[in-house]
Amino acid sequence: MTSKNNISTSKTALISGITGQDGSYLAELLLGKGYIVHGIVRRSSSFNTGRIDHIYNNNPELKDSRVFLHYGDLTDSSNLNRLMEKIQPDEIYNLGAQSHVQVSFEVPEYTAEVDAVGTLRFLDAIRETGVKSRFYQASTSELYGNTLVRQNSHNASLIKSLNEDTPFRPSSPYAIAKLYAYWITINYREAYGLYACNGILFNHESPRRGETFVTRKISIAVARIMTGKQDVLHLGNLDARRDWGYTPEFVDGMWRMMQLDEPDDFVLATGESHSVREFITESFRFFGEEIYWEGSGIAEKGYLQSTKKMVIGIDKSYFRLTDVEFLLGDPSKAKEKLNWQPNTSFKELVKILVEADLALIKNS
Ligand code: NAP
Ligand code: G4F
Repeated sequence: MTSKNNISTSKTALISGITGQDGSYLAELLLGKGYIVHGIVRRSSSFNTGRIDHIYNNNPELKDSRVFLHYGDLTDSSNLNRLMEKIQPDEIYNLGAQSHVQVSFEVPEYTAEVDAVGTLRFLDAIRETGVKSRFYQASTSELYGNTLVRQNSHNASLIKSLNEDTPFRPSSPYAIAKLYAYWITINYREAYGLYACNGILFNHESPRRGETFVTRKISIAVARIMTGKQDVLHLGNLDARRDWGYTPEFVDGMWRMMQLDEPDDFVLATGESHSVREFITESFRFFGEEIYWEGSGIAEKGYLQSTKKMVIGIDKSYFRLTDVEFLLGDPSKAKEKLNWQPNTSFKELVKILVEADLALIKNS
């Protein structure tokens, strides 16, 4: 079998989290490279395959049936073992997670079950079944917590970006569960010789991003406000800064990590950091509008320059008990060893999201 990129492969991949943002783009990428793709899907009372409906068909009668879905859950180890024996994947991408940081404060035990112990269950299924699978763990820049803020609190000129050697100091139930997953992945690599790697990915966004994450929440709301379908958008911490990249480029980095001679851990980031406030400003600029701000703290409000209409308000329920204030990644190692480089600028990323949401609104 030959892929679009002329890489000859008949590899099989298993993706947990295939119905999520990253899983859907990764499945497309792997199909393009000639892989057979299996995905784990949670049973749900309503359809949850919207992001992959265009590539999925479980009908063996159809010729191009290279995506197969299986019911499963990271909280169920017997199911993972059965899937391992049945599928015998060459590569496993463990993207399944309770991935919302704020929600993890509401469901901390469940988050640990899925994000921490779920990773152990998967690794142990590889060990127990003896299947020769490579393993990718979806680690996160949330592991660093506020390391950068603390390092630089005395001198702003010392601001550095975060890399594979920077110490972690996670500050949410989500990040702490992911810290366990990070280390258990390394432990299984060292103890059992598994090809297991961590991708420490900084925030990455797309039109398929969940609607409760801040970028998508803003792009949808700004498109609605500018088409007269919504009045005001309420948010929390406007000054949090993130290193936001474009998801299709990041899933390519995941794949590259799985093709090395030796497993290793890599940061994927753009090397640029922007605030939530800048994301709002840039989203309105897509429509040629400027925002100005008045007030402070929870009384702060954002107004449209052209009409003086209030469009942004603050709602204290969106503030986190402990937030990560500042993330900025250094992708040098990925550039050198994976030949990976993101190409989408912040401005382009905002445009991609707002344009897609505007089209959705117009077609709805
Ligand atoms: P997402 O859109 O929230 O997708 C999460 C996926 O995990 C969904 O398919 C979800 O299924 C599945 N899932 C949730 N609980 C599960 C369980 N108990 N068993 C099996 N599957 C379960 O997240 P994403 O943005 O694609 O992120 C993918 C991974 O990368 C996650 O592990 C996330 O923590 C990590 N990560 C993301 C970013 C980022 O910026 N996006 C950065 C660093 C790391 P349903 O569709 O049924 O809910
Ligand atoms: O979009 P967010 O919810 O993403 P967050 O917390 O950075 O987590 C995402 O990226 C991580 C990688 O660093 C992943 F591991 C994780 O799975 C997830 O994909 O929030 C970004 C920032 C935060 O500081 C938050 O306090 O935006 C701030 N924010 C301000 N108002 C808000 C809101 N976040 C959300 N979700 N909703 C608001 O109204």
